[in-house]
Amino acid sequence: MQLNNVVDCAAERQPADTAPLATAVQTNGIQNAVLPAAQFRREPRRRANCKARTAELTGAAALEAGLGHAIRHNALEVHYQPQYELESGRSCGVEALARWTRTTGEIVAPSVFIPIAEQSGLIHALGASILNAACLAMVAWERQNARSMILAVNVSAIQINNNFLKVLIRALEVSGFAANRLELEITESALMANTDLAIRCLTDWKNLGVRIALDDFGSGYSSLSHLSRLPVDCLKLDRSLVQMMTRDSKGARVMELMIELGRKLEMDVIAEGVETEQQFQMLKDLNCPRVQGFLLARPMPETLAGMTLNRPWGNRAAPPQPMRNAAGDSHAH
Ligand SMILES: [Ca+2]
Repeated sequence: MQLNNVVDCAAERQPADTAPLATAVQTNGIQNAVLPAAQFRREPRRRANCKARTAELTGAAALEAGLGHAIRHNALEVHYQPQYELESGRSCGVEALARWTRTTGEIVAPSVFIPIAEQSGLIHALGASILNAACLAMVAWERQNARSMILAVNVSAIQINNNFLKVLIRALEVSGFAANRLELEITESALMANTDLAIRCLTDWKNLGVRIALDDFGSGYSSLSHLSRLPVDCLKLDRSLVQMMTRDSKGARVMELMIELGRKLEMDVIAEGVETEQQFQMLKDLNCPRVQGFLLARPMPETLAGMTLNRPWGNRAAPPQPMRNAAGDSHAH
């Protein structure tokens, strides 16, 4: 796709008189592409724009090729961010997150490589690889700790199709991980894109026994009318709601309502992106069942996660203390 776009970029400048195309394009194997030399010289701004676009596209093509290579050679890592029960402080699960370090040593952010994986179709192989590895890791931890926990795995909108059922069945069979502790996180926008297909697929997945969490809930165009139709077990409240909660009393009331909404719909609730003691204490006061965030534990490699899961509150040294704001008012509601 990227190469086609590079060719399109060259075609936009197809002239009467021509010159060799930029080196960046030649490195993509387009040996005979040509540029409008005279026109190109007359239009420096356009030339700069097109050069930037070409470089960007070339970078994306290189990333796509590198990502495909990494997936084929099992070079992607899975990191795990622990989740905690607010009442007991015990770890109750992990979210599996894909991490990619290129052979050059460069770390590529998921916000960069996940969209590339989605656009290129690599997301299917990437998703299966993360799911398989995470299920195996969970089974190994459970053998060591004799504790059952939830494994949350992100599922992209592109993966919501009939084929993912086979991927799920295989991951569960190969690992022996219990289906009822696998929680598939799906964003509300992914579900709203094609609600009928989503309901069919989610129902098939749920028939295996897996749980469904609505990820980033509250960040987009939540459709409450759809919510009652969707076979969802858990609302994962978006970090923006957590941040808004401590800004003013209205933000706090919105959070209170979201937690209450989950309770009324008999869904589990987890708040993500908990980064401050104030946020933590407010969620505790609001009886939010589960939390996840940097305050408690960052995403970490498998071996470190295995040790962190045995500690109450992860990396948080002290037990929760009541917090008071500047005016001295308790945040309890
Ligand atoms: Ca997620």
